[in-house]
Amino acid sequence: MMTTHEVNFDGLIGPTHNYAGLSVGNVASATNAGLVSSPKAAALQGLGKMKTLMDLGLMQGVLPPQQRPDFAMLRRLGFTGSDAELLDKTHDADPTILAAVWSASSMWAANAATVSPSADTDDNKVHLTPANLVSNFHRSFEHPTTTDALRMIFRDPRHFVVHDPLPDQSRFADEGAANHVRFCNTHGEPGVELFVYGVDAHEPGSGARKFPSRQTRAASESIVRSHGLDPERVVFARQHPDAIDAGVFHNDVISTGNGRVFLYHEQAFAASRSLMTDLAGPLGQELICIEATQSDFSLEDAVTSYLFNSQIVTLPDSSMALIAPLESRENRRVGAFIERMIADASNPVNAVHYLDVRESMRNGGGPACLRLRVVLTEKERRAVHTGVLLNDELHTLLCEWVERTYPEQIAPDQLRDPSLARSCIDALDELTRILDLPGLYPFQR
Ligand code: SUG
Repeated sequence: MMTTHEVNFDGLIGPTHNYAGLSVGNVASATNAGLVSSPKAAALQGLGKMKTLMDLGLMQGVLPPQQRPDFAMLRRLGFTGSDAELLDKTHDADPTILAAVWSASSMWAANAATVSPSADTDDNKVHLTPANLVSNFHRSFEHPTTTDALRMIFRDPRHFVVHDPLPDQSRFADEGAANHVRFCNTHGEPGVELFVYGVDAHEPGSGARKFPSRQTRAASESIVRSHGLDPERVVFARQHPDAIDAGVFHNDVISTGNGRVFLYHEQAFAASRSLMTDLAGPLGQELICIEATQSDFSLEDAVTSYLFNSQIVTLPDSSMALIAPLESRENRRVGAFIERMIADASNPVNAVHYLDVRESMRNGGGPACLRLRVVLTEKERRAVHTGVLLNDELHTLLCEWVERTYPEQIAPDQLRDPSLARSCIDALDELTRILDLPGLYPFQR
């Protein structure tokens, strides 16, 4: 059992990282629209986070960014001409389309796919379903490259199944692992998979009020079927609509879990109490609940501090640590809650590491958004494409590549600059050699 580990695959922050205010219902994205971004600093923060986890003794992988700007999407939308003309014409027609094709949003790898470990599936393979991300235009064309990348990384059919994404339609709107939590005694034993949704077509009162809800129950039900999960070990829960309206656009902004530990805010779910019983039943062991109440801190504090977007990780000595964004310490009430949690011997989380991922945070992406968790047995891990598994050498190569090829800054008016576009795409060409993923990008074929 001890040979099964969680490997976190972080989205490498791409060279076009910018602040365009593209995500309705994501408070940070809306608030910071129009700011000047620092792609180089952003990518180095992301790589620093990966290195921190690796140095804690955890296995860490890297997912490549996408080809941006996506000129092919502009042509598909009817724009014509040279690269420079495409950028100008799109800007004049609708600057929000231009911003969308530049977005580095694939960095938030928690939205790349939903993953079920082999201990949970009926064919004992690891199942991955890339998310269609239909709720936002700028994210809706990530899935073709995500699917290609996952099929190159998890290539061995004896161990892995990478499904097609669900149909590109709002009924099956799927945002991937950001709304999925797996509980277990140890990673290698069958777990209980929790699927959290905002909308259920059959449930009155669910769905959009002030802000859109992105995950549908129908999408998660399809994934449960195609991953071959045991229905007795699957639980569905609806997000509290007040949480969505406070800016909780994904469940991983208001709850997280690891092993038997469940950290959540009392306003995360529509029916919290019954959920805890539903989870504990199939787990067969006590669920260790760490509940933040309104009197600890509000939904607004949860959204600005991103405490629940921390990663709870199991360290090699079996203790647990919280990998939290700096912003959660800076909020007095949330910081005090973390201190109490770490000091409390009734839960196994006994250390906290605060990380600086501010560039990503300003777009609403904390530590947990940046990573896709994949639980792998020793055998499965040996079947993963080794080019994307982080070690000191790869970390150094990637930092050097970022330093040399990334822009220092991107201001909104630079999205019309064809030479910036060219240099970003050239950087990706080189990346496929570093990660040994030849031909990943459409421009390379
Ligand atoms: O989908 N932000 C992302 C943040 C995703 C965070 N992921 C998780 N919680 N798992 C989103 O809203 C903003 C891009 C911009 O506005 O430029 C953005 O796409």
